[in-house]
Order: sequence, then C-alpha cells, then structure tokens
Amino acid sequence: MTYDDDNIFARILRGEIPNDTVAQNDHALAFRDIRPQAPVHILVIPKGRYVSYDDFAANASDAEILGFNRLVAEVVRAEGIGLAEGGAGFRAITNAGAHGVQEVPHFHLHLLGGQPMGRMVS
Ligand code: DGP
Repeated sequence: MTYDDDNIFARILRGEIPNDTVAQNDHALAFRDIRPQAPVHILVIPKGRYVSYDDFAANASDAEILGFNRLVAEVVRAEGIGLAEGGAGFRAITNAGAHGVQEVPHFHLHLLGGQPMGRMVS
C-alpha cells in the first residue's frame, strides 16, 4: 500500500486547500464533507499517512488511534448526535479500495447524521 502524498486530504492537512474544520487535535482533523449526504456529514482523518482503515488499524501508534477516536467522540458530542448526550444517533462509515469505492486514498471516517440514514444491512 503506497501512500500518495498528493491526495486531496494530504493537501488539506498541509493547508494547501481550504476546509471547513470542525475540530482537531495532535493526531486527527475533522472537517465538513464538500458533498454532504446528510445534514451532518463530517470526515475525520488521521494526520499521519494512512491509506485506509486497515492500514491505520495495523500501523498507527496507540496515541494516534486514541487521538483519532477521541476526536470522533468530541465531534459526535459537539454535533449533538451522540447517544450518550441524548442525540438521535449517527452512521460511521469508511470506504476502502476499489470494492469499497474509496475516492480519496487517505483513511477517513464519514460521520453522518441529522436525519434517519436508512437501512444499509438487514
Ligand atoms: P470516499 O473516499 O468515497 O469515502 O469519499 C471521499 C469524500 O471526500 C466524499 O464524500 C467527498 C469528500 N471530498 C472530496 N474532495 C474533498 C475536498 O476537497 N474537501 C472536502 N471537504 N471534502 C472532499
């Protein structure tokens, strides 16, 4: 798995392309998707160079994994969609590779909410 340093999210992380940042910490950045599929559609990405979820899960440090997940929790809470705060819930999804129809080859988690998302798997 070769990481492409010219992918669009790498360029966002370098500040070469503007983004609508929601929150960030030392290890991850959260920003609004440019083509929202729901009232809340936020992408959470690690700041490190990981192509896909499996790449991140296998190779990121404990601190990176913790930082990423804590940012997810922070965003969910701030958007009012988390169950812990009485929100109506959300969908978290990540696409990987050709069969996952991944467009941007930098690992990202989609957080979708603000409306019922419909059944995906029965
Ligand atoms: P996917 O790789 O298929 O999981 O989806 C990539 C998502 O990234 C897609 O929902 C659109 C979004 N996206 C693509 N380019 C940009 C961009 O330049 N800025 C932002 N904010 N989102 C983008």
